[in-house]
Amino acid sequence: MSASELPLSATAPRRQIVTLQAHILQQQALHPGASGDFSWILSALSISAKMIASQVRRARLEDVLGGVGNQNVQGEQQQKLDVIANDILLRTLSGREGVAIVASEENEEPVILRDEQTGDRKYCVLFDPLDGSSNLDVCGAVGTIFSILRQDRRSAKQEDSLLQPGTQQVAAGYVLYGSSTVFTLTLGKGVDMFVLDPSIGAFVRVEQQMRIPRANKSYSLNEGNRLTFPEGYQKYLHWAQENGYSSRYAGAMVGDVHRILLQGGVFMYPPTKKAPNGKLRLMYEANPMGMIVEQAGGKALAAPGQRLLDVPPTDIHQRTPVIMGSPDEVDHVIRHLQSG
Ligand code: P6P
Repeated sequence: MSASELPLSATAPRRQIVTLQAHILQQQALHPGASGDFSWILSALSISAKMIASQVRRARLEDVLGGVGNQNVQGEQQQKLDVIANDILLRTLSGREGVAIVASEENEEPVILRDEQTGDRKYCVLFDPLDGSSNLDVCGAVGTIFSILRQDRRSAKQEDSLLQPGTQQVAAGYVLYGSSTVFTLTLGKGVDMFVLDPSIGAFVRVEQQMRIPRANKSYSLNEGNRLTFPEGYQKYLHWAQENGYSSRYAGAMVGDVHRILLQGGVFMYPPTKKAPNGKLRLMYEANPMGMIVEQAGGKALAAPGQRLLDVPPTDIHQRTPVIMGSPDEVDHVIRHLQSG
């Protein structure tokens, strides 16, 4: 009788089946005094991900592709699904007791869900509801990125509570709507990955305490902007191409960083002529993705010597250059930036 024919009990223990919901409750149990507010917020993000995944996968069938005909606060063409995804997240999070403030790429101003009189609202949730949405029309990678901060009650204005550096994030993660729907989460003690099993409607854990590969000869950036990159980036690209590096770019940060988290490499969005401070938003793109990468053993910088998570925010929509990925690969980029 081969091992595969043996009853489960007689073979090496198979991977436990742990859903995202079970993982959330396991983590809550580690904090006996926890009210459950934080768990309910994560649960809202999980249900939002399932609802958005369903919309994304049916977009062409239900004719909800394309733009709505106006620009968002970022000056970018707003896609119909940007609005739908944003609405789903606002409606699920607004029903959670622990959420005081929500900030979205799609909303110019934060949404204050509770005022001072309604008790101890503890958390701020920031998100990009559908990162890379311009990929939707061509069935490319799109994702949701989220960041959770504790409300800083010392702030004179509630919305100032959002302006905390990335090191203050209590949780961060992303959902990738790709060939499968992947939910990747860090609560500050490592990175866990879950895949949606549509047959049961649950996210099932597939990776625990992920570690990003130390190195991989692969870089990810939009080379169409090469001539407007600062010289150090151009020197890096020349070195990388002389040393057999491959180039991979999905046009959606979630897709590119997910690949690098699994296979290694480096993702960059340098300053360009059109975006002198970089294109990516610090609070709900760079910081959450940077926390995930750091928690997996990688590096996330805005510039040489400037850790992303230490960048002091002054505006919830501010932009930043981004260099993140395998530690050795980030070091190669920084070495060329420092060589001037
Ligand atoms: P470009 C998507 O619009 C996004 O915000 C990121 O997800 C992505 O990495 C970047 O912009 C792509 O920008 O200028 O290369 O199209």
